[in-house]
Amino acid sequence: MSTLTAVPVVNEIAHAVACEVRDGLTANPKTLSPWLFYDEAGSNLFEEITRLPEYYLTRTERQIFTDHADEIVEQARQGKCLAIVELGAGTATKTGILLRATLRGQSRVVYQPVDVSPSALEEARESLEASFPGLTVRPNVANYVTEPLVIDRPPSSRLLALYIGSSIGNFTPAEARGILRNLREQLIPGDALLLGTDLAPGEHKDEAALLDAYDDAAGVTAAFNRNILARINADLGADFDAETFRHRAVWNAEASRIEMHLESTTRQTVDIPANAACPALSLEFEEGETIHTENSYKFTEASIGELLGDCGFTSEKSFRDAKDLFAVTLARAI
Ligand code: AVI
Repeated sequence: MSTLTAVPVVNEIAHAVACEVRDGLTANPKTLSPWLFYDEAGSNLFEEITRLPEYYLTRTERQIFTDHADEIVEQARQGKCLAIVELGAGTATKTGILLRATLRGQSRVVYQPVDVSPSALEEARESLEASFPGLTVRPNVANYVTEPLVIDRPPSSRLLALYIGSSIGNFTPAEARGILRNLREQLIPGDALLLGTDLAPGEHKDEAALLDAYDDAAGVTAAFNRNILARINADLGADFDAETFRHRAVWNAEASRIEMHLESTTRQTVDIPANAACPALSLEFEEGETIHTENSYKFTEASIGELLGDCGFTSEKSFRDAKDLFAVTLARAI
């Protein structure tokens, strides 16, 4: 499943990997973009992460949907028929809860999942259409991060756009605004957005629990992080020894984000053969030098409101779990 969708379309992936690696690993400090996590092995590891006891995000958001689906849908539809769009839908496993609630109030629903992965979308279409009579799935293979969005508006319906799973958190504030503005261009005033965001540590959430979610005892997140190096070896013929890189998860309070890094445990050289995007590279790592692989931004009520306000939305209602770990915000296009 492709959860983070800042990924280029399939036939451009090999070239994009080469460009990303060339730019990121010759920068100082070294970085790699998190979309590189999601090859097949990485996508499977992410699925495993979502089931870990420490990784509360997925099950908490699912519980919020289970507890509030009818209210969310009623609030979004304001008496009209809803059509649903989802950014970065992947296999759309949590979306079924909202689709079921929508179908309780109208006999037919059009659902347009947007994702770069045609196979994930096809899987979603088959399983959702089989489970929900009255549902029409119109897969939209696109990269909503880099391309203008094109959304179909069924006649006289109100659109409800879903951007859930804390996916927005993996983008910088500027990128996040670019994504929501791209979406807003396709909406009209009165349409709705449901945004899932993980919350910053504070009164109810302690920093240690947040860090554990990104550094689990079983080492699955560490394997997920290191897999980025295995992917570069597989795709570009590099000679990373992933075992010589330590997984690091750090809370950056000033930026309100968890950062994931890979720290070289030794002084070493990594070679990447020449490819269409780049001449051969010989990369030097100092002992302790890191590659910054991911940011996962954490929000407050205020920062969610600010983000939405900057992109042409107003926050209407925030749905939370009992422990205030995660927020699902229903916003209106203005
Ligand atoms: C996909 N994304 C919302 C996850 C997150 O929590 O930022 C990716 C992840 N990285 C480490 N664990 C999970």
